Amino acid sequence: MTRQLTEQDATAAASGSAATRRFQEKATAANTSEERVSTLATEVIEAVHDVIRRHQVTYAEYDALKAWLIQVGQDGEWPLFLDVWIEHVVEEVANADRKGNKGTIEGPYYVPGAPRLPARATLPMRDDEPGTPLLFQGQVRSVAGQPLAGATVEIWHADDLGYYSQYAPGLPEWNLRGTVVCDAEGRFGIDTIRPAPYEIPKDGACGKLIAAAGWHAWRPAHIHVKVSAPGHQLLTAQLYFEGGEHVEDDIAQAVKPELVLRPGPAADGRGEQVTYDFVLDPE
Ligand code: MBD
Ligand code: FE
Repeated sequence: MTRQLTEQDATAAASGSAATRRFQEKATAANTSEERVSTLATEVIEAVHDVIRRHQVTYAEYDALKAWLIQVGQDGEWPLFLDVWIEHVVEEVANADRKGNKGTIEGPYYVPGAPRLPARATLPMRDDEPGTPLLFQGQVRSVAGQPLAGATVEIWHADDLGYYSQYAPGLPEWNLRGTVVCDAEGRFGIDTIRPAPYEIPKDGACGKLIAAAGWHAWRPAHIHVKVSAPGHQLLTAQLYFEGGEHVEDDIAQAVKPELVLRPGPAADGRGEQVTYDFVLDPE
């Protein structure tokens, strides 16, 4: 008999191809003019030419690059590669003018349509879900300070071993994922567990680059959110934990000081709790 797979049997190629399939389900249409496409593509290509000249890149290195790019696609790791090394600058440009909450990158593991939960809820989790209990509570408001009734907080995060449901085997479909509908005062309170830091898979193309360059592969522990309310801009963010490993050297460069939580002991004596309010910009 073959052994039941567990989350620790996750492979780069399996999580990569799941992320690729998920991304392909998303409608994408940039409406970019021919002139702008030409400008952007020309400048990216010329930036590569410039690196080759400045560093006297050899044919062996060019072939290694070609083989690596092919492997990124074969492993389905384009979402992972782009979201780890590129997305933070796109987010910086997109959200530079926000007056409300700082956002940060979405990353490759968001799944739309997580179960809807009431304002005071427990995230879907296993009966014996490992990890420190965490009550994450707060309020969603406008930049004018108005509580936003009916706001929703979509939340997703890794478990105590650093794996995401739907991207590692053996986890319930919606484990540690939910869509919390806030109350009439825009408040929410979510019982979950503290996630572990996330390590980029070592057995795929991205891991190969990290090893070849002598980098580390870690993101700090984080909770992803998408916060929305009628008439307001969607906020995509992540929350980190003060003093957590790799908060200061996130490989994805997605930490901002405004997004760091400072949990204290839980009022009920079980684990930790933290209050964090979201402020949404008008549309
Ligand atoms: C993650 O969990 C993540 O949030 C990002 C941005 C990249 C890789 C894994
Ligand atoms: Fe993540």
